[in-house]
Formats: sequence, C-alpha cells, structure tokens
Amino acid sequence: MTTLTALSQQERAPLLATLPGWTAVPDRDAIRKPFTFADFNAAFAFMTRVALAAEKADHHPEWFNVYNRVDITLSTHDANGLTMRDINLARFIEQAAASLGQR
Ligand code: H2B
Repeated sequence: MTTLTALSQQERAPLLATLPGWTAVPDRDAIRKPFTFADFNAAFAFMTRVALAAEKADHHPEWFNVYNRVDITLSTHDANGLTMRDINLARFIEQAAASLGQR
C-alpha cells in the first residue's frame, strides 16, 4: 500500500480503532473530529502546530474554527479518499490536541 492509495475497509478499521473520536463523514470518503480547547489562544496554538506539520508533509486539513472549537476533516484529495497520509496526520493532531489541553 503506498500512502496515496485509498485505504480498503479492511485496512482502515484497525487504524481508525486507534483514533478515538474520528468518525466517517457521510457522503464522502473522509474522517472528521471536533476539538474543544480552553479558549481561542489554545485553539490557535493547536492550529499552528498542525499547520506547520501539514505544510512539512504537504498534506493539509480541512478545518473550521470558532473561538475555542476546531472541527477537522481529513481526506486525500489526490486519491479521492482516505489514505495513510490522513491517518498519519490524525495521529499528529491527536498528540498536538493532547499537549494543548483539549477538553
Ligand atoms: N492535502 C490533502 N488533504 N490532500 C491532498 O491530496 C493534497 C494536500 N495534495 N495538500 C497536495 C497538497 C497537493 O495539492 C500539492 C500540489 O502537493
């Protein structure tokens, strides 16, 4: 499996089992998770960490921020689906959220 091949249902099940809170998006091959932080400062610090990692990996989130909330959707546009790139970014996001004190 290259990182640019959409994951089969068999491949993704055990991977998603290690990413609590990430759920399938209806009507497209993507995963989503809403995050909540103490305030805008923490939310934006989180977004900054994710943005730098995303740029380095050339793999970017779709996200929506309102004050202390950040709603993130991950999908690989070049593969038209969920790939290991999304799983790897989700793993990084989990670490960043934990260290920024997600609620
Ligand atoms: N991000 C995501 N989520 N999916 C992609 O397919 C993708 C990306 N492709 N970031 C990259 C950038 C591509 O558009 C550039 C040209 O490498």
